[in-house]
Amino acid sequence: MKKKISIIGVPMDLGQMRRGVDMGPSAIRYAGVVDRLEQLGYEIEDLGDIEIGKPDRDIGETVNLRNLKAVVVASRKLADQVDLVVQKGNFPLVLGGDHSIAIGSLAGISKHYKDLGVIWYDAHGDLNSSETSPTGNIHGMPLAVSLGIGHPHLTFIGGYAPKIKPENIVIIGARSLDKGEKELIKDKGIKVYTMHEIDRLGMTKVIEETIHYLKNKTDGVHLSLDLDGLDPADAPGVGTPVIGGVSYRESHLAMEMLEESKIITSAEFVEVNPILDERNKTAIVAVALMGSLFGEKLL
Ligand code: HAR
Ligand code: MN
Ligand code: MN
Ligand code: MN
Repeated sequence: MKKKISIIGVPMDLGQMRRGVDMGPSAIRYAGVVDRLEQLGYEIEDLGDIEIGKPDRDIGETVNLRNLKAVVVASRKLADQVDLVVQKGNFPLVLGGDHSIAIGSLAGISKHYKDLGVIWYDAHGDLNSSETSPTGNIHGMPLAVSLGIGHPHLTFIGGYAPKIKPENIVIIGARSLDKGEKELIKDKGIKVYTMHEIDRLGMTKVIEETIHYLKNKTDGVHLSLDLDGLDPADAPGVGTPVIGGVSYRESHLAMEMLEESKIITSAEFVEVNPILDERNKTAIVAVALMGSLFGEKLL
């Protein structure tokens, strides 16, 4: 029997400065995610959207952590929802919203696993803290937060830290890393396939190695897919596009190989911004990738 999928929308735009990414979950639903997955034989439960508060008015102690309070409140709600989904044995599929939502996703998921693996498919490392961030945008911080690095209001969401171990992470698609992020990657020995390795090895090898790297040491793997990991030609509707990214075809192949490996136990698709998009293309790409991740075949 196929697993039930629970969809949670997170219309979060407080982790960065461009409006519109709060409409990501609507755009992805409009692109047909529920029908697409139902056609693959899954039972889909759409839990609707998490409620997101207002931007923080008082920055005070939260310098270089824009909207810290509102992000913390939303992350707690998301963590609770995701926790319930995993408890009842369903597959959590989280739709963003900016990437700060991964803080809540991982807080809800990781307490069910002793060694949760994470595949971070992204142009960015999202490994900043308030000390290293050039922007103060929390969407540039969720992977660091999940490692227990950052403001305790973020790292202790769910009541414990860290959520994941550095050796259980694989970053794929990186091409825009800040100085502090590069230092952290070296310091913690985090596995990263930058665009350089993807060019040299090809996506097939990158995903084969990723599966091999994670398979025996993890008891579940969360896929956190930032649409800006893809090239802006294929996914233009994102707030922080970086040229020279992974193609749609390579990404589709990656999803198919992950599906065949059966290692993925939860997923999120983030940073879809329909205001910056071309006729909902990025949401359509996101849904096509979800199709591949859940076993769609051409024949
Ligand atoms: N590294 C930069 C920062 O911290 C840019 C982060 C851009 N973020 C995302 N997440 N879209 O991947 O602000
Ligand atoms: Mn990201
Ligand atoms: Mn990114
Ligand atoms: Mn294919």
